[in-house]
Parts: sequence; C-alpha cells; structure tokens
Amino acid sequence: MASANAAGFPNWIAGFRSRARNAGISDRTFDAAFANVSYLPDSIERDRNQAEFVRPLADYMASAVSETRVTTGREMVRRYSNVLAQIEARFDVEPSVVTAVWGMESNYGSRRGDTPLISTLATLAYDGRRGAFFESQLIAALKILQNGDVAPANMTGSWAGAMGHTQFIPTSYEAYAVDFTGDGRRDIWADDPTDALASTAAYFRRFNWRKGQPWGVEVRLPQGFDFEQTGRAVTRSPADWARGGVVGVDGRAVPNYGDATLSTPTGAGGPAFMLFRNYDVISRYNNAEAYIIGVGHLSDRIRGAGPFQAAFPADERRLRRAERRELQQRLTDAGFSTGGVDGRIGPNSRAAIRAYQRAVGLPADGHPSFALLQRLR
Ligand SMILES: [Ca+2]
Repeated sequence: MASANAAGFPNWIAGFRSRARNAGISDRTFDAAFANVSYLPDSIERDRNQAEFVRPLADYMASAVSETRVTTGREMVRRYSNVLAQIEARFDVEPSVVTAVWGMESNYGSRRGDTPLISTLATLAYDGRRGAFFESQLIAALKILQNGDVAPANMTGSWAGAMGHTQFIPTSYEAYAVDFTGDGRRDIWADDPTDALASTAAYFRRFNWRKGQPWGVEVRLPQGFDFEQTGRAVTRSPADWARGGVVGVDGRAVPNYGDATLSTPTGAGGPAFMLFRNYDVISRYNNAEAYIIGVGHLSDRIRGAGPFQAAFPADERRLRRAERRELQQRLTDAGFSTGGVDGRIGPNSRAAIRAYQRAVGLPADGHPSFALLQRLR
C-alpha cells in the first residue's frame, strides 16, 4: 500500500540498503549515492497526474517536427558529421535517424533533465504506486554509479528517471549504453553527445534496424478504398499494394523496401502511410504512435524531405479511455457489438465502427474519432 510522506522516507532507505546489497551494491557506492538524497514530492505529484495523451496529432507534429527542430537537426548532422559517420559504420544506423531521436528526446541535448536521479527514483520507489518498476530502475542506477560511469552529483535526468541526451532509463542504459569515445565511461550526460548518440544507435541495432529501409512512406489510397486493409493484420509487398491502387504521393509504386502494412492514424481524413519493419524498431524506444511517426518524419525532414502532403485534421483529438469505453457501449447498444467494453480499440471494435459507418453512410475507416462518439450520443 502506498502511504507516502517524508517522515517514512529514511526508514525506507534503511530497508532498501539490504535489498541493494543483495543486488551487488557495495556500502561505499550506496553511501555516496545517498549522501545528498532528498525526498521529492513533486515527482510523486507528476507520476500521479500524468494526463492521458489526447492531443491532436496535428498539434503534436507541429511541435515535434517544427521547422526550427528540422533546421537544428540538419545543423547537428553537419556539426557531428564525423562522429555520426563512425556511429553509422559501427551500428548501421543513419545519422538522420540517430539525430531525430536526439531531437525528440532532449531537443538536441538542450533538455536533458536536471532532477537528481537517485532522489527521484528513491522517492518513486518509496511511494509505491509503481514501486517495483522504480526500485529496479534505482538498483540499475546504483550499478551505473558503482561502475564509475558518472559521479553521483552529475547523475541527473527527468523526474521519471530518463537520462541524458537520448533519455535512457537506467535498465536500458545497463543493457545498451556504449562507451564510444573510448575513455572507459559510458557518459550520456556530458555536453559531448557522442556516447549518447552511439548508445541510441546500439539500441536500434539490437532491435534489428535495417539501414536504408524507411519507417514508413506517405501513400495515396484509391477511390473506394476498403479500410479493412489497414492495421497490422494485412501485410503485402509494395508492388502488391500498388496493384490494389495504393501508391506513393508521387503517384508511383513505393519501392520494394520489404513487406508493409497500411496505417491511417486519424482515419480517412488525414495522411495514410505504408509502414515497414523499422517502424517497429522505433516503437521499442517509445511505443506511442505519435512518437514513432514523429521520429520517423523528423529523420526524413533532416535528410531533406518535405512535409507530409496530407494534413492531420486540426481538431482530431484522441479519445480518453473512458470515452473509448463509452463509444464501445454506445455502438453495442445500437446493435454493433464491439465484443466487450474494455476501452481498447481492437479488431472487433474497428469492425463494429465500420459496420456502423456503413449503416449511416460515412466513410468506413473504422477510426474511433471524437466526431463519431458525438454522433452516437
Ligand atoms: Ca565515453
């Protein structure tokens, strides 16, 4: 049970010491790490008040892939061209991709986070709402200190424990961070982003990034397109998609980058994408659709591509979980069963939405839009 207040914090630390010892943390490491630790109620507040992500994709993309961020990204690719070329040679991940992650995660190092890491992780582990997760992050953070990669005073990050230029959490750091400068320390906190950029490339490599394959390509759908073909279940080669009328926005078949699925993140009213396996690799970094498209598109823009041709609808915000449940309930009540009311929009819900859309003469894109919910009300 979580009953967090500052008074119980020292006791919790005393108890945690033995668990840290069992995990191989020496008393010397522990004492140095906890010498200046403080209880951070702000972190608890932020952990509890994380808003559901309902911002329209149009808004999100406007800031995630702003012209300033694109221009800065191109500058960074030039400024770090030598080190990015060496990273590409070692890990087979393109400079624009590594730089795009850097831009998304910390705005190219300008927002690395200055929260003392041990303090925030200890506070959140003690708080207990996600205690096991944060305690495992705290143990990993202590291992990093014990290894000498960074001094306790310099180990800072976000309130949730994401560290450095490309915002690794401690367990990801333990698994994937590399020392690319050769000084014996995997330093993702320093002003020099070399180790952080190489660590991100190592992460992508580990999840089988394919150099030269796009994350996705914006496509044009034919008149009368059957939206049942979107989603992860239908995989075809770009040539097969072209035979069905799905082509690039230049009107030509998409080159054969490998098997692909189709996605319309905001339904019929917005861009359509042909997605390749590299899309899933980006998702290993952060599984939010907006983030994946943001990294992918920013990397394309940094490499010189223009904006998407179709615009995301400005007013298309995502549904909250309670609203998704309401949508399912209302569809079911109207005779279009979603196979349960759980707030998750899976194949059954999409089929129900399409059936309803067909019945009322809307484009049957199966998209759980706010307009659709309003109409059902
Ligand atoms: Ca280093």
